[in-house]
Amino acid sequence: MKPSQIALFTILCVAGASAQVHDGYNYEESGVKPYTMLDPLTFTDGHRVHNLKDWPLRRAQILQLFEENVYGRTPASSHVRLSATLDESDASALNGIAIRRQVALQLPSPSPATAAQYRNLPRVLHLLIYLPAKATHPVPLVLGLNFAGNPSVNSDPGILLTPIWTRHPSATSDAPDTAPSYTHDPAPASSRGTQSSEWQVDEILARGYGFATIYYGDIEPDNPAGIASSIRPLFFAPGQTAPLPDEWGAFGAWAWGLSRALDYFQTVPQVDGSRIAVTGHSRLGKTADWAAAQDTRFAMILSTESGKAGQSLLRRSLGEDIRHLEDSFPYWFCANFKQWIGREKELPVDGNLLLSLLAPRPLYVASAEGDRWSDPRGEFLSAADVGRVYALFGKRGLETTQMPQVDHPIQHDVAYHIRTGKHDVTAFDWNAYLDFMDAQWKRQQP
Ligand code: GTR
Repeated sequence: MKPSQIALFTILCVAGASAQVHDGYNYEESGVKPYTMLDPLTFTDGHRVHNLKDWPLRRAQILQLFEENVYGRTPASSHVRLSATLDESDASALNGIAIRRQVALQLPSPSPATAAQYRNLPRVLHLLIYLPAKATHPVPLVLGLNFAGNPSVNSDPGILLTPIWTRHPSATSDAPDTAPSYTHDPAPASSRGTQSSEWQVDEILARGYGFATIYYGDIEPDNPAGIASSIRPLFFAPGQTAPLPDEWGAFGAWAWGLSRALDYFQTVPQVDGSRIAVTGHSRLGKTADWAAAQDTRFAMILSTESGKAGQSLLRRSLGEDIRHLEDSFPYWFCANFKQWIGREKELPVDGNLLLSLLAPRPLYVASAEGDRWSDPRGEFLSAADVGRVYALFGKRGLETTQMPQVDHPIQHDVAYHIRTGKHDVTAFDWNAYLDFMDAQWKRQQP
């Protein structure tokens, strides 16, 4: 492999293979220690949510508990609209089926003090957009962050080779106290289409939907020193040099990037800004969930194998735990999260409460049979439980406590499947998501 290919291979490994089964953890149902699920419909002081009128207060409480204990608060000063400039467009892309646009979302400048402390802060987010060429009405759109740079999502030679962060091939350590060796160079041409099966762009367009993506490293590189090249310092208060213990980690930053793209889509006449679905896989599934929890403008959530500290249940002692998350990825969370290491059952939130923040919007939770690290049964139990919150709105949850057979989706207003195979996003997942979108948004199959 050429050095550029090795670098790309390395980041793909970081993003994908890291979620395989790890030794020394429980993967047996019989090894799950007794636990009690939290109740989204009971306030922390024990009083109950009786009806829809009570829900906004409980929802606010759950959101605040996630901010304080898990993901951190997104500073109010970061609620800015980014100006957009068109870098490139093609009205006849992908053999004529799509309009392609590549837009630079301009980030605000840091204060002089922050610029002196962090010399490598990002300036733009590169947004890649495809719209169905034949659309006659504003189209609903699927938005998600990608792991490996915009050119990876499709082999379209028109996608700009914008710079991406890749781990230097010689880098051996990600330990927080050593500056990891990452390079920020144009994505190699060899990265084109390397994640196209994870994105199924042509299929999304064929069903009449738009598609948009940003490389997550544009917002914050996914490594312990990533804050030095993150959008987070752009919003430091005067005199601030680091996030406070209850302020956002990388998940908050990535979620913020999704909301800024959503701001932009609300100004694009060809896009139906009221029907933007947010999607993501694994750590970017957790990101999609957190983005939609905070930003209720996201009209649908399609989250693939988001696992622990996402849709799965931390309370279930199966697969990943908080110690692993904190040892490997402390920068994903607010600093307060580490106080819950080994205390999963005391944490005042969990996956089912995260899902409750998404109600009543159409929600798809997807698991994979081989993804034991994420605890698929935990993902199912969260999805099944949140039906009680959806019912407050007259919406249909999964309406079962039995996990469906592998490859047999249940699709109501909450949807769930567990498919054959490993931790990944596949054509099966996308077909199921697109069927769900068609059903929810009452679109005719072409
Ligand atoms: C793993 C991490 C998981 C999951 C995964 C991924 O290493 O432990 O929580 O997010 O990474 O993003 O693939």
